[in-house]
Amino acid sequence: MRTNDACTLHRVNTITGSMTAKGLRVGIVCGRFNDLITDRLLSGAIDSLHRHGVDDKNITVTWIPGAFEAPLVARSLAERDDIDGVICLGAVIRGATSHYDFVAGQAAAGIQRASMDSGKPVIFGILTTETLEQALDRAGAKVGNKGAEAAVTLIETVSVLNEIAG
Ligand code: INI
Repeated sequence: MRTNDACTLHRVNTITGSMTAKGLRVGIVCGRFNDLITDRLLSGAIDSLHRHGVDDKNITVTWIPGAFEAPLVARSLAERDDIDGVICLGAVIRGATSHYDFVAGQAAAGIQRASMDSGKPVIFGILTTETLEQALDRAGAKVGNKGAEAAVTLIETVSVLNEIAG
């Protein structure tokens, strides 16, 4: 559990959440576009969920065409009573056109909105990179696996919200 010197010194109330995820019910939305990358993000996310105690039976993976479709599908999943939070996985890699900016921008804004509208965490695990190499680096190579990071982010956020709700 992380705290800091100021919290300890002043004995303020702190909410830090926990990283135990037994019983957590997770929806994953994964884009098929650039599936060389998204397959790896998905493996990282599922592995990370397992390591934190999430059962396979509580993980629902939904494949979608691309990152642009993520917000609506994530929101539908998040609104289900048997889902505690959603992870969106995708890879938007800059090409020769301006398509990148529209897809990446709308995916980010829409995912935030899906979270606010549903009242549940919807995690932005969508890579937005200039090159394929940068995406690979973040999908299990030099810079870790952003799918695994997204899973940990979901676990912590659900826990913090549960603690706030009491
Ligand atoms: N979708 C992605 O997930 N990544 C991309 O890099 C990408 N590019 O570059 O075009 C992409 N486009 C498809 C988009 O997400 C939608 O599926 C499509 O526009 C239909 O709505």
